[in-house]
Amino acid sequence: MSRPKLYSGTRNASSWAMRAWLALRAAGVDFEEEIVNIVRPQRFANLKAVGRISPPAMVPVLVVDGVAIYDSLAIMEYANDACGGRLLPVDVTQRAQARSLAAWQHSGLSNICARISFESAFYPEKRTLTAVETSECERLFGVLAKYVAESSGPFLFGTLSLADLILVPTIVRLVAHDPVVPSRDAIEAWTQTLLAMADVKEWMRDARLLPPIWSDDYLVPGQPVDLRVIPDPFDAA
Ligand SMILES: N[C@@H](CCC(=O)N[C@@H](CS)C(=O)NCC(=O)O)C(=O)O
Repeated sequence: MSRPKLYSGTRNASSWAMRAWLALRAAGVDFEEEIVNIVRPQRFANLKAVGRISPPAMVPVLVVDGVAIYDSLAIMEYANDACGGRLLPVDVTQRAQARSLAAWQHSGLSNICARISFESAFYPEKRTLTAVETSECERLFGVLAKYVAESSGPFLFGTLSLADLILVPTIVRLVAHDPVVPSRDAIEAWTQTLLAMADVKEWMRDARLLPPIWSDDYLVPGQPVDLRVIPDPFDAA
């Protein structure tokens, strides 16, 4: 059996690849990696090439014994299977809850802060969140706070699960904008635990070395541009 190969994406752009990569690392899967450059204009030719091994022509893709697993959540589930299921809670109801959270994230997280892309987490200056973004952020943090309180931490369901891992890029991009919301304190210990994970730090270290990728969607039409430098939790890492 050859080592599985992960086709991942540019470190400061591919939040979906990050999720799959984190789950494979957490599961202890020994895999090789090819980082596909998904920055324009190379993106188009590179993803076309990915299309030769994967129907959606997107990253991430994990090739195991010649078979392509071509979706981040499917790769995360594969990682969980590969380590005997320890990346989901043992309890059936909790497992379903963890899967609900993972599915919510995977299906777009109700567009919470849609303009706050993963790329934006690496901008040297960030804009202030809008009132709607702030309230959407609180809605998410409030949900997460409940899980943390019920499990007593350190992770959403006690031990590390796919639910924590799939949320890492979202937490990175939101926290990078320093949201001032009531539930932030309640998830602070969980947030710091996530950000202190060696694999998260490794991905983020590489991502921060790359030139930021500007998205025109970042600025909100009609809202004055107010950019500010926010202390980066990875500065000290
Ligand atoms: N549902 C897919 C989404 C993957 C995805 O959108 N990947 C981006 C890079 S992070 C991509 O390859 N996009 C190419 C495109 O949109 O054509 C998954 O979870 O793996």
